[in-house]
Amino acid sequence: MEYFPGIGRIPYEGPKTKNPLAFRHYKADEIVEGRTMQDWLRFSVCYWHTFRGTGSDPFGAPTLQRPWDDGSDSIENARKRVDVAFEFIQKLGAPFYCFHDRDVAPEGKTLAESNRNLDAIADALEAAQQRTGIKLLWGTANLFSNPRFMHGAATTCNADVFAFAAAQVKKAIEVTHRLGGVNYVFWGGREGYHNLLNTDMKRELDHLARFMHMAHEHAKSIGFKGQFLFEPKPKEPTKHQYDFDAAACLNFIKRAGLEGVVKLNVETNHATLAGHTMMHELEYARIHGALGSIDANTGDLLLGWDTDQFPTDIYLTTQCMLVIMENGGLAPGGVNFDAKVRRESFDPVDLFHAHIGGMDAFARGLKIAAKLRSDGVLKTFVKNRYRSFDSGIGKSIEDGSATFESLEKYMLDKGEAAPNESGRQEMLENVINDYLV
Ligand code: XUL
Ligand code: CO
Repeated sequence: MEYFPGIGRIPYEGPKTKNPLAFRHYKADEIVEGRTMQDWLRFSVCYWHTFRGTGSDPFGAPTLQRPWDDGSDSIENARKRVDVAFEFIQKLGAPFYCFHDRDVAPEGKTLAESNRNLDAIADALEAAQQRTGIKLLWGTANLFSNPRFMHGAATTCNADVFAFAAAQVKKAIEVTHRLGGVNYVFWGGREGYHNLLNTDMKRELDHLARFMHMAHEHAKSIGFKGQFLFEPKPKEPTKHQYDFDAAACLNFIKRAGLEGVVKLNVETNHATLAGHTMMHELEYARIHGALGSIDANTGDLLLGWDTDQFPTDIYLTTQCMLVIMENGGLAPGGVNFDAKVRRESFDPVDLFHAHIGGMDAFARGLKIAAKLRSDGVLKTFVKNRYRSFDSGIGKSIEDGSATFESLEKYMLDKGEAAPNESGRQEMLENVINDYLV
């Protein structure tokens, strides 16, 4: 059975093509800075938006036409979705996918039934992976949709709910391991609070730390070698999420003694909700050795929520790729499209247009970033800007030999600081524009 009839494998046709179902820039085997595009970008399709999205919003019913889906929670329907997903991902030519446990298999009436459902669908996923060569970038557990998680999962006030969440994550890690997943993601869907008047913040944070340690212990015990990733998001669904931004996550990881165990999965729309740019969040993670993977999407700066749109802005993807290349790539992480088509884009073919656009935007970002790097444009400028720290008094500050006394003596002798130089922001912005076109 073919679910996307009339659409074949998406070809690379170059920038001049008029074919909307072709890549203009993403050519999987093209070498950029010594590595194929496929290896730099490691694209992943997400199961939840792409194969479970309905187009419903708080004001309206589902709009997306998915002729293969009977809308039921049956195992049969779930199995059919696996075939749909792998046909789509294969035609698109993305090497990876990722999922939440409850995206792929229906939740049962008991935990045991949910686990059985998940095992049944894992059989189908495993067979589809073998058939197509598509791999699992990461698995995760949905600890936010079911009403039992209303107060949170690892940060709930209800110990039974904590236990349920632990059992669910145990199973999700096992299934991720079975399917050869190379990462496991923790996004704290309701790990936060709406009001401090009813919240014991210290206890909640301590419980979250215990939870992650137990997950790590379990992963070790079953031989799961995938990278653990924490995904920052400041708000939504709770008013304040504990995994607010990269800095808050890294502080949590440090306080919990999980350094080296957990890296970050950085998402654009979450960065902007936190009042940061994506580049800021990526760079903050990178300099701490914690840039693990990204959820590639974009928000709408006129809206204050997580719109999860496909990334098409080349300025954005260039900034992302500058940091990712400086990081030496993302592997074992990748570029996962945590993005959804608008509810007005209801045809199945819109899923192709959306992903092709995102992949091309990142391929362009990659090529532009590579050129900026090989020409040394920003690096040379930035290095020169800090040159006063390369020798003399600056060097003594950086190597730890300076003291307040030595700096006071230096400045008393000198009388006034050396004059400042221009930051040349506008010139650099112009230079970037030269590379974009
Ligand atoms: C929610 C979000 C999640 C995580 C995985 O905003 O980004 O889909 O990526 O749980
Ligand atoms: Co995400």
